[in-house]
Amino acid sequence: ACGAGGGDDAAGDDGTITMGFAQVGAESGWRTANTKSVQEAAKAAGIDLKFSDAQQKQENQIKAIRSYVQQKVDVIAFSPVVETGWDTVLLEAKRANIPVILTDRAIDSEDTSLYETFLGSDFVEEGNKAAQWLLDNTTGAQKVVELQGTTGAAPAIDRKKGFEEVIASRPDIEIVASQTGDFTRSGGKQVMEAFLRSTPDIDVVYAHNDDMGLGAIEAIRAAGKVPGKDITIITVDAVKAGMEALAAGEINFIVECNPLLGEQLMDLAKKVVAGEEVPARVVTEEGTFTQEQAKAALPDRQY
Ligand code: GYE
Repeated sequence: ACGAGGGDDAAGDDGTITMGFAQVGAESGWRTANTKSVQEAAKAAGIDLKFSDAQQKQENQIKAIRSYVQQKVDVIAFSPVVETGWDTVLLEAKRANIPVILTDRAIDSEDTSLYETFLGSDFVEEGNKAAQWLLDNTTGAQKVVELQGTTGAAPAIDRKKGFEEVIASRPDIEIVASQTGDFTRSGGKQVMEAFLRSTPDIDVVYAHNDDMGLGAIEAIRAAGKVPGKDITIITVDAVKAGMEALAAGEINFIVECNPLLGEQLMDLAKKVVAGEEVPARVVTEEGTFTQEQAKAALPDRQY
């Protein structure tokens, strides 16, 4: 075999491509939709998919990638749970001539030869959009509490950064508390309960995903306040349950993050295995939703 793809063992004897996919977990509605998209797209593309769920633990993902290397799959795709600590295992894949595609989340490594391409959203941009809506729709001082995604994960780091960049132009908007809720509904609920006890007069919740925002809604209601009215809620993702809460007036604004990456991933995989050039970065197109736009979009929503 030669290099990443293109060798005579680059696909099975019958031409079938085998992909090892190391998923983050099943922490959110976004993740469930993403997994379904990957599995369905593999089937439609005739790609033999080996799938693993790391339960949000990097060590499990590393184990899965190692086992794909041992099994000599044709291509490895994965969504790195955190940004750092991948060089060793990706070097093992490289030495075995197995190309790697990053999907959904990026890694932080100097060595860009460790992967062929990165397919996913611009999370800084998502943070920018969340903050821009707050700037455009509020006047006067705003106390914001932030529910961060998984510590060390690209979407948590970048959604925080993007939000902070834009609110910097409004000194009366202040993040008064910020903690991780690990992208889960129960995490969002617990952290919000603590915020409600420790922080008086919260004006705004900025949650890095819908699930944590939905957990926060439960905590706000239990504290006798009205979500979406007494406290403004901004989230990211736009999964079904989030869009329903938005249409019902409990969330105020959602920045979309598209989980339906399966088809593009399979196309990239075929090209990479065939030794064709692929762009180093493929960015997902996405929008935003107000309450009115959520009502209009919901009937046709796939996930
Ligand atoms: O926003 C969140 C999920 O990596 C973009 O992970 C993904 C994020 C998504 O758990 O809901």
